[in-house]
Amino acid sequence: MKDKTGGPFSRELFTRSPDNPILSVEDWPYAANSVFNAAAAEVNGETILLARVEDFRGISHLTAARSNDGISNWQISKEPTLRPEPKKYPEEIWGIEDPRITRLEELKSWAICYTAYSKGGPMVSLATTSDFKTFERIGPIMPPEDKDAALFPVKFKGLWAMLHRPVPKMAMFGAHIWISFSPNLKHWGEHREIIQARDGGWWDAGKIGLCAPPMETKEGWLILYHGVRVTASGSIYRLGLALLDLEDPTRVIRRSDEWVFGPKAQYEREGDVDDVVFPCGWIKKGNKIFMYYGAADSRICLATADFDDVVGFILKSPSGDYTD
Ligand code: BMA
Repeated sequence: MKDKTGGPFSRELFTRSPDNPILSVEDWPYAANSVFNAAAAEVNGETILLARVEDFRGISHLTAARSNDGISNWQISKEPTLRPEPKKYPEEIWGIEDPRITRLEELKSWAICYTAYSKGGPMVSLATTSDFKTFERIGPIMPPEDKDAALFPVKFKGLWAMLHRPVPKMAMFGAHIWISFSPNLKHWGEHREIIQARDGGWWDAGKIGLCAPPMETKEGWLILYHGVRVTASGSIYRLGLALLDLEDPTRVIRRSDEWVFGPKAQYEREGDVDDVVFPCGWIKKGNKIFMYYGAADSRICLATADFDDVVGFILKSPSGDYTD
């Protein structure tokens, strides 16, 4: 490893922005502990990030930042954009975290899945917005413990679909990515586990979770997920890719063996939680993918990749039926 400043590291598909970190608490218009794990959307040519902001109580809310090029000159809201409202929504008592945004063209609306940190543990909540200023809460849609959720932008056989990551009580069997379906965005069923954490020495053994929302490609739904490797000095959060069938997203058709991005730069290796890269949003701009990720639970960073390289990489990866 030659470069400790965030430059190119061999074999990674994504290239770190030289402007990293693109947003941190020093840029914020009000005092906060940290900004990280931002959702991303492109709205009328403008990039909107909905950042997770942790205050000095340890409780998170979401605040919008807007930029024309998605890299610089961020206009950050002077006040929180979506605050926890525990009086009305008790499941938000310990904050709202890690949003993922999906455009629902059919409803002319944006859906935001986020983690509501309830007294019973993290659960998946859903809100919609058309302007990123006012939000309509659909409310909690999965009981604890569940997080890392995002909707698909279209329906399958008349049903909305969502990926999420419940943690079973018998967690010795691992925490895996599930899919669920709903006729109305509020009531969810047909739950099925689709991508399993691997075992033993694998980088994604034991615990995985969805990162950015599924991205549509001609070849299938591109899935970006994190794998958590537990080591003697803490966990390492790294990223892998998978591909789901376009018509039937319960079918995993490809899955990368190797991680495609992991903490290497100093700003990813050191922070409130060391060795974490955690993207909650990615945007396709022309032939580039802009991946926005939280680095070490302390700042927001950007890495880009060539769309065709990413699709080419996943198509060359093994079929979804791996053997441990
Ligand atoms: C996960 C989530 C993320 C966080 C990561 C590393 O469980 O809570 O918000 O970035 O842990 O701390």
